[in-house]
Amino acid sequence: MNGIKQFLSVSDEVRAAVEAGKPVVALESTIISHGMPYPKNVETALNVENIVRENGAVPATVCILGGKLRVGASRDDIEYLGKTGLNVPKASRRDLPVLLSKGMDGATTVTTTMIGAALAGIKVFATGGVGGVHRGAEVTMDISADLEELAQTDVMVVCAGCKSILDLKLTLEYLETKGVPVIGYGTEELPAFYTDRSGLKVDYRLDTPEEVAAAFRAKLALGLKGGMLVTNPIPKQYAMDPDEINATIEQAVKDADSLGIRGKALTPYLLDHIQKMTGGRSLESNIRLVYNNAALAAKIACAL
Ligand code: PSU
Ligand code: MN
Repeated sequence: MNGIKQFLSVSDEVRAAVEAGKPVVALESTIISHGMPYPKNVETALNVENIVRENGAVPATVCILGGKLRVGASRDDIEYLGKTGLNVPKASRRDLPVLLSKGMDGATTVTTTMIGAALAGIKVFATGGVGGVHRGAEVTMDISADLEELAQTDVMVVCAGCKSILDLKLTLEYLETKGVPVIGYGTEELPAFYTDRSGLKVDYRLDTPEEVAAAFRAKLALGLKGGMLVTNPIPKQYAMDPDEINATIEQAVKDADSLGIRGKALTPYLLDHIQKMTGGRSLESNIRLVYNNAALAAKIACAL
């Protein structure tokens, strides 16, 4: 039977960097196709790649194109993913077999970006926010596959914490059960994406890229499978007012519920709805925190 080559395509630049032991940072594509409007999404994705480079690492945007998991998307690929937007299927773990065998495209979530990164030998991945345990999950059982992936795939994910579209407390409990370390970068408090405050504590505060790299090396050395979640607070000047954003999120969650939006459609609906309700201000915060995470991830990749 055919091996993985049939379904995996790593760009020459990324392959050469991994082989030479150079720092590489993986980047996701759901944030491009489903997380932001065109053309801001393309502009942001290209800026993120530049920020990774400026901080000494090689960017590797992951996506699915023509039935291949692509690690190291080109400018044209990114333009295509951004322009096609919601018409690119959101691809989580369970979507891979059919999308790949049918030669389709897909926007990779945190889950599938981790899978692509691991297959290509990349250890560090930067994004905005990760999926988690949704509010009301005790009834809906809506728990993002991102948490299971963090439990089993050896890739560090640098994010700005979780949006409070999720139940942050339950998300932390789930990560604890699954043995995933949750690190606060320069903070004891779990950042909540648009704000640097959630009122919840992270497991450990680490203050330098070297400390984060050392913790991840220890995990790898012990053969403890799974990733590590590095939560990096949004810079203060770009943070939103917690009362305002939390009220908006409450309303968005209610609207989703009354419209019966469920499953893989829920997260993209909430993100889009919040952006519209805040008149694009949340989009600006979102972009800034992604830049901040890309820079940190590149520094950690260099330290590794
Ligand atoms: N949360 C965000 N922004 C995002 C996502 C989540 O603040 O763009 C995307 C990521 O790709 C994440 C996915 O992996 O949504 C989670 O989707 P779900 O909740 O359906 O598992
Ligand atoms: Mn879900």
